Amino acid sequence: MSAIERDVDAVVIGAGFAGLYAVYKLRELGLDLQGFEAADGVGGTWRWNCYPGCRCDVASMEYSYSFDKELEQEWTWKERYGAQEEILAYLEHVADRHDLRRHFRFETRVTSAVWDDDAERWVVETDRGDRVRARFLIAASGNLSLPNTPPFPGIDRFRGRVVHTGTWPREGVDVSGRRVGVIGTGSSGVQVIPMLAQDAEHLYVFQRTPHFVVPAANHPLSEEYVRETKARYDEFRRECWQTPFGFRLEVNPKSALEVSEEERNAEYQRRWDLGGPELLGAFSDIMLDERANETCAQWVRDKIAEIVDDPETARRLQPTTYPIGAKRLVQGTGYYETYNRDNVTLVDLLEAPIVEITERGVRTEAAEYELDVLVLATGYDGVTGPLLALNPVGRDGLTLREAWADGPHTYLGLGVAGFPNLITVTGPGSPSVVSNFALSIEQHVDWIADLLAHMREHGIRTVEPDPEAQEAWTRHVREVAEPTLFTRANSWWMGANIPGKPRVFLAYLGGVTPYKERCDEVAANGYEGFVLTAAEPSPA
Ligand code: N01
Repeated sequence: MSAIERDVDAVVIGAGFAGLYAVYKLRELGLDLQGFEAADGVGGTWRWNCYPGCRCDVASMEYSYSFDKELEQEWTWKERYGAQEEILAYLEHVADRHDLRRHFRFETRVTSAVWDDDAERWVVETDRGDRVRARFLIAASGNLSLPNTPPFPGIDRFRGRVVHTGTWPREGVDVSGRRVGVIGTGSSGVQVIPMLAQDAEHLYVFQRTPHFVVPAANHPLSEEYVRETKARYDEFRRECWQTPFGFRLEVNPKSALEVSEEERNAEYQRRWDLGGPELLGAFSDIMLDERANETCAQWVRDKIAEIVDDPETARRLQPTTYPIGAKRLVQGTGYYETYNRDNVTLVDLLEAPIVEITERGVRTEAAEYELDVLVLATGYDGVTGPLLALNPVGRDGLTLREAWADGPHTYLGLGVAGFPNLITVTGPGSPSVVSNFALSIEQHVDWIADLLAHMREHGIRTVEPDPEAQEAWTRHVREVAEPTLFTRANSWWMGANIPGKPRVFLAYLGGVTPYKERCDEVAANGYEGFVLTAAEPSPA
């Protein structure tokens, strides 16, 4: 296909949950659109992450679009938590149903975006030689779409195969009878490890910081549950909005410190059995009070010791250096039980760090582990990574990397001062990665569509945050996070997984409903805090 040279109203980057809905909504406004997507099809993270065991940790009937009421009724989720294949099939269905693919150019990565101040257009270029001029640049490029591959010395000379969970080969990786190593024990590692252990001759898990893992307790959804939920889907969605993070979680109003040990432990056990995120809702102060948090953390450590046969392995799996919940609570299926298998070895990198990757495998300070396949479950340069990789150039040559040298500065996670008409869907400083993405994406895209309609109606050419409003919001995001325990771990939420990345909490913790109310209030007050440039009055 020859390179595209076009003038459009908006370029949309990404064909995942956000990009698909953005194209749907903006097309409704009659805008001329050009989408770009690096993958060979729609689905975003749910296309790339096709590693065995990949599954969402937000319940499927909540982690889905609400904008299409017929789709809500027609689509039937099979399990409590959607498997990667099922979520991808859903997004492909949405793309077909609404004829969204035709707006995208696939296998095409946006390589540069430069604001032309005279023409008031973004000039967008791709790795296929496309050059598109657009009034608006809608970054729906995802929060977990730039894999983090740590620069392990010697990785290029390894004679076996190296795969990252975030770019897993579609045809799969045959590990049967092979020696496999996995580096990383976050959400991706915890899901892939039990699956690989079933087939590998031997599995070595290279763990740096242990994560707290709770049972996902995934199960097929009963016909009755699906029927009842569909019958009251609007109310069900409202219940999601009434929670802090946009997924249904019953938060016990009691403090963990006000109840007896017996009551506390019974509550933890009940929530452990329910599975999913429930444990963190056991008491109201788990993420606010260190002592309350410690009761929960210790309860889980005891659970690990109960499940894992070898006491040394259990000890190594017990997190002790940060509060439970300060790194994303990981949901697993048979995770701790996997360490009771004869063909699984836990390698503690805190005791003996990785020195290098050799031709044969991984060498730590203590030993060399010979491998045929090395799996990197080492996560992502989250939230800001994809935007900074593109590094748009705004007004007066200002680059995003310059503007965000000490961490992201945004207004509501939707816009950045100095970057007119750049709109970020679930950008830093919005609930994004601590919320139910499906819900937050719809809220953002609906708001963006209203903004663009307002601009058209009032002849407004450009929109960008007022620097003062942006700083006040950025301060507010940090002030809300600071007193909580969310900031007390070296997590990717804090940018701590990427060397040199500024250490700030990247998402807004104030709750999805207060956040939405703020966005709606800003709109109702004529987009207060944004600078809107109206068309020049025509000469008298
Ligand atoms: O990535 P992570 P992830 N040497 O950053 C280790 C979502 N998600 O892909 O903790 C050795 O959490 C690192 O160790 P440490 C979800 O939001 C959701 O697992 O930094 N080890 C850690 O163990 C999730 O939070 C789902 O010490 C190194 C691991 O790699 C987010 O994506 C499924 C290392 C990375 O863990 C990211 O999860 C999957 C090094 N140099 C993902 N560098 C579900 O919905 C990193 N590590 C269930």
